[in-house]
Amino acid sequence: MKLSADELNSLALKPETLQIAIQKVQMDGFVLFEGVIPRDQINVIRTEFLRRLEEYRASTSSNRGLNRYQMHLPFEQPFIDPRIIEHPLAMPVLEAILGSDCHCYYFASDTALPGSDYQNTHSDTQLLYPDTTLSLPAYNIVVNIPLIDVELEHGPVEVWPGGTHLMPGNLDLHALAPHMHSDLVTMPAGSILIRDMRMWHRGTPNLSRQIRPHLALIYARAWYRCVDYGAIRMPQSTYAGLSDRAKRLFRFERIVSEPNAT
Ligand SMILES: O=C(O)CCC(=O)C(=O)O
Repeated sequence: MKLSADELNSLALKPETLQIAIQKVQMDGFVLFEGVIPRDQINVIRTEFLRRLEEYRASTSSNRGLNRYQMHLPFEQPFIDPRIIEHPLAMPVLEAILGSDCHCYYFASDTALPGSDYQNTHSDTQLLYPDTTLSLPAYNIVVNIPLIDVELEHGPVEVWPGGTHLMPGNLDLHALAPHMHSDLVTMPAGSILIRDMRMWHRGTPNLSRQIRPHLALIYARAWYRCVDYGAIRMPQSTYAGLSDRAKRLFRFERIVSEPNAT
């Protein structure tokens, strides 16, 4: 969705835009707000991100398929700016879907390097009741923020809208996906992609010479706990400096005396 100049300047969605955004996540499995985070802010984040990624790549091999990296982010600036962790245009959508007591438990990134390949089509989460044909409301939402302009050659994420987030667990995703409609999500740097974590998707080949990073945050209903990743760790002083809403969002994470303390 392209937001109006008014909405971008005031950082507030019109009530009718909010309703459409909520319903797009509920019906399509995702909504995209194009280019809402200022470029100068994204440039600062990208520079620091690429420095961290280089260190990370020196210590580990591709962990999400060929030339593709998942990397957790340190809970520090420039990554923890309010316009990343609690963006005023994204929060009303997240809160309407997940509840105002939702929380954030995942603070990371997905990067397609030049030469990355197709991933298998997948959903990022287990269904709560895979043995039934129940379609439940969303309980996990991923927010992706691209740090470059993502065009077709940069390996955009491919998504299967139109209800794959509501499908029961007894379907053969790999057999079905090639016969279903999918979209390649091209988007300007600083866009916000809000997607139901169950929606089918995959990474596609990055044919360019540019590294394509997406920040990836996951927000969940208050009762949901994920055991797959450790808690996000943050020093007491960092936590103390967060807004009241950010404190609430990260309330289940881990406060440590020093970033590297156990
Ligand atoms: O970054 C992408 O394009 C998709 C990554 C992804 O879906 C994954 O690694 O699970």
